[in-house]
Amino acid sequence: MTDVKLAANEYIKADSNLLRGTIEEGLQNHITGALYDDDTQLSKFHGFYQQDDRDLRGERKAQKLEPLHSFMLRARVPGGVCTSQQWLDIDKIASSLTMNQSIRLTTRQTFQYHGILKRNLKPLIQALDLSSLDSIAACGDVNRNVMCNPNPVESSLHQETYEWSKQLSEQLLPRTNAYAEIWLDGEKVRGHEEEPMYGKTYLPRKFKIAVAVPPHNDVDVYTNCLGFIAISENGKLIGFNVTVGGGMGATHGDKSTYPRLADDLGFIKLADTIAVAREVITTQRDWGNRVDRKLARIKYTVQKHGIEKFRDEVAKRSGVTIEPPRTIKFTTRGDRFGWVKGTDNKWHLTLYIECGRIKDVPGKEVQTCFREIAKVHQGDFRMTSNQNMIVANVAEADKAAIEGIARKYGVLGERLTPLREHSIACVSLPTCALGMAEAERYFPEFTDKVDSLLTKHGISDQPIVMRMTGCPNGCARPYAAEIGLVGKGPGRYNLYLGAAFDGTRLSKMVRENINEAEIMDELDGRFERFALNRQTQENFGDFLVRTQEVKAVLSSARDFHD
Ligand code: SRM
Ligand code: SF4
Repeated sequence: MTDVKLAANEYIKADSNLLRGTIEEGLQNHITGALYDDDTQLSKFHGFYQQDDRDLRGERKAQKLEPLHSFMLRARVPGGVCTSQQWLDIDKIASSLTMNQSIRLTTRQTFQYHGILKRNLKPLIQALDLSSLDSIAACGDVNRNVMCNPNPVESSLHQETYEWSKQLSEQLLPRTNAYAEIWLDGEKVRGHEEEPMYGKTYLPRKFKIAVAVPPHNDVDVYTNCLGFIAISENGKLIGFNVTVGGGMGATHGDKSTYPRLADDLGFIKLADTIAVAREVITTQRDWGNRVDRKLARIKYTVQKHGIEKFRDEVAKRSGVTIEPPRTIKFTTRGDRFGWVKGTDNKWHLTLYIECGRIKDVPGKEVQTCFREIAKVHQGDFRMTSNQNMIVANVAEADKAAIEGIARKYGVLGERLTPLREHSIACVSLPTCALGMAEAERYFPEFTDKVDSLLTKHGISDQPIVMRMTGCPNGCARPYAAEIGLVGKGPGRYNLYLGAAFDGTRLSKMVRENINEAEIMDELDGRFERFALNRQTQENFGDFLVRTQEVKAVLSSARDFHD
């Protein structure tokens, strides 16, 4: 360690004995539902966060009780693919070991449980393990769940890119045995293991990878730390365009923080994929900011050094020749709902899940629906980065039965508007400690109101990417949405507009700290002008930039705040 005072987490990691800390001791302490403070940072590397139900905070305090501590656990599911048996297990775990009993699909193609009591953490992780699932590195300062385009249309290309996302996920895992020791009663090997790529202080901050298959940019590849864009010839994958330095998180009022879209590193051949990924990571490990965690993401490292210098370093470390990027074009960002026949003649059914929440409510029994489908489904399930679910690889003969179940439980049948199909919201209240305004619980009703405005102007057939988050951290990637709402305080949001439909341009803040009526007012006038003056096939974000209602934000820090 240097003489410079580093961020507090750096010392916690360094002293943690490769991520063990005192987690085991904390689990044995039955006086509190919480872990020891430092361990709440280390627990993230094991896939879980300590939380409490914010709706109950006041009541508990009045009763002089400690907050009702519980844990949110996020699984690692590369590319979001799981089998029917795994889904049945995931569902059973939710019912038996969590207080919420629901399952939450995330914006990074995996699932979370909320409301796990401390005593249930170990049984839960063991149950996941029995189902060949884990939560290693789902959070923490390491590479997290690797996203991969789940689109079933180009089935063979999907299979190949999915295999790469799995490999990336596996190869970039931490090597410590801490997870196996603490949760799976694995052999104690303290002091006899190494962390060859990460080192004992791991990365300065979280790290995210996505694999995209043009023309689909559903994984929002440019918002990721590291992106792989599939390049194919005659339907065969030959390599990737690599992108580096994307990220969303920002802090209200702090101009040193900003969302950023990734730069092109260049084209690489397939065989070089893992080497380049590793050396992008080691460069960030060595060059990233370990003093100020707010500035520790790779987007700031790339902004500081420039993509040319970063590229040279990765090429030098990996020995790989990085060629100029190949030409690609993205045209879609949302999921393709309903049945689609893949090139392998298998059928795939994409179902809309409101804000990714899998639970039963009257008239819409989403949890029961997927349980019943999993009982008969021979193929797999694919979680999407838009928080939806694909029932994938269905044989012609099984189609009717699966569709029948989806209809019976109210998950299929409702007409979705194009706006809703392209909308996502983060979790926020009551579980997220950082939420400043509602998101998931308010977003459905908010979307109805925006839809009514679109109908009023006769443009309800227009797909618009709209996203809401409860705070500026950007978990639903709002700065890459044509309409972005970012929580500022209870019932108040910053309004961002003007991002590109295909995810290649960021949005810009047009009003700060406004309530619903003010948001609707801002949108009303713009929808009217869009309806009257849009060009053929012009998207809403592009229209606002072309007519100079909003300044274009191509990528960098400066455009965003100017
Ligand atoms: Fe996120 C923190 C939920 C995707 C940027 N995010 C959190 C925490 C863990 C709050 C906390 O630190 O205490 C939230 C837990 C809420 C809860 O109760 O479940 C949380 N993030 C989520 C999820 C579940 C949102 C969702 O509705 O699906 C997503 C889980 C993804 C996954 O499966 O891994 C989720 N988070 C994202 C994304 C989108 C993405 O990765 O594509 C981003 C923006 C991209 C990026 O990383 O730049 C994102 N989350 C953040 C940040 C800001 C990081 C930064 O650079 O400043 C935080 C706060 C932090 O890390 O300090 C955060
Ligand atoms: Fe929580 Fe903010 Fe992320 Fe929403 S964007 S889940 S409020 S951290």
